[in-house]
Amino acid sequence: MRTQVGIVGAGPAGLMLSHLLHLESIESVVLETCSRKYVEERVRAGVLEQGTVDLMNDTGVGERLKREGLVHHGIELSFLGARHRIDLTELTGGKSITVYAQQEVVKDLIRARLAARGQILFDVTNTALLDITSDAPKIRFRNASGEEHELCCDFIAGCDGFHGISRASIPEDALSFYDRTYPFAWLGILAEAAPAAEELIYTYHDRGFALFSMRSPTVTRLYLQCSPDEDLANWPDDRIWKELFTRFRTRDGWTPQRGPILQKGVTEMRGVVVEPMQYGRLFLAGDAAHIVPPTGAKGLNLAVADVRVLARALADFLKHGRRDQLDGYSEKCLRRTWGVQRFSWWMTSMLHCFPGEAGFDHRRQMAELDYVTTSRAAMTALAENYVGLPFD
Ligand code: RFL
Ligand code: PHB
Repeated sequence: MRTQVGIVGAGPAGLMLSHLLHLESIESVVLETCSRKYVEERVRAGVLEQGTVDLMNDTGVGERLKREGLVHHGIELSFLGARHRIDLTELTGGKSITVYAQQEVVKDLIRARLAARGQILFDVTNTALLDITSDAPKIRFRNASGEEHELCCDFIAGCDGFHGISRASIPEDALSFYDRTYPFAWLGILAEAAPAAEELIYTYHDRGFALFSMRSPTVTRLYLQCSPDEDLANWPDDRIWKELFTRFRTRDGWTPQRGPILQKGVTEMRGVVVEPMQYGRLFLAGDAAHIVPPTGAKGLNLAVADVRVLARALADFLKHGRRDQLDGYSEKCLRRTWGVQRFSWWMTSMLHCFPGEAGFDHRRQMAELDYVTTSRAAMTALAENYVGLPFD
């Protein structure tokens, strides 16, 4: 088998890269360990930056997003029993975010690739990257029927997430690994209940952070700060609702709407960056190269930002023989990555309870929340990062 770009992983990064390359008339094959059903149902992110929405619209995969996506012009920060609105649109000169589930983005991209006769091989196993420092790298894999294949490529894109094999195929001494593990996690809940507010509510409470979000006019998404080794068995539905009502309680009496819990899971909170994002003819993109704690709602958007740069750089080389964009890929993406890492760290630090925190730190945190909800300059800094910093 032969293709121009072999893509490992059919998450948002791999699928969007394949789609963007197709628009540049560059061939690719996507290899994915999970089934199509599994990747189309995996519940993850929900917030799309303006730039991600624009890219989907501009490249012809935004039709359902336009119909079903919920456009939000603000978010709320809640602490000490009161809610404070940050008007994203007014503060950023017209930008917004859109709530549209990651698995819907994945479904739209898979459908577009298959409609254009793009190749996505699901259920592959034993993926291995070979000769990545040569001009003819290969991906060895076993297909769904158990047959061994070798995919010969000009380039390999490692879009296989944080636990994939691409990053692990690079010699350890060729990478620098930067890691910040936070001493808490998120318990994520999907509930069949109409969202009780129109905008997301990020809440600081002495018992821990809570986030109110949504997926559709009938499904609410909620998160509770919990301990990193939390056992889900300790969280029966009644305890979850009791804790949510306590943390969200404000003086105006707002509470989320209760409904059957459809799904729950624990998400670790970690920031990781590897440098550089390239080794030989292997380019890392998305979670394979970096993860951020979800408080800034950035992981999916950063993955899309990487492949937007990578698709252009690969096209410039494969179509015009120019390599300066490929050579600059890692530096360009790392600049955005660290900006996003900083913002996600700041949101996380401001809104969570740190175990063993001193009284000084707690009061400083309250002062930070007070400042960010009263100073226009501080609100603008939050808003411009939340909707997504401009490209280039
Ligand atoms: P993905 O989505 O993990 O996709 C990688 C794919 O590679 C496959 N794979 C392999 N395939 C072939 N061979 C191998 N050896 C393979 N190993 C793995 C995997 O099966 C998978 O299909 O990575 P990608 O494309 O880089 O996308 C990154 C995003 O998924 C991630 O950053 C976001 O979900 C993070 N995130 C959020 N991001 C946002 O932008 N906004 C949010 O609101 C947001 N909320 C979240 C989140 C992540 C969460 N969790 C569960 C981690 C909320 C949560 C709870
Ligand atoms: C979500 O809706 O899943 C979501 C929203 C905002 C975040 C993280 C996750 O910061």
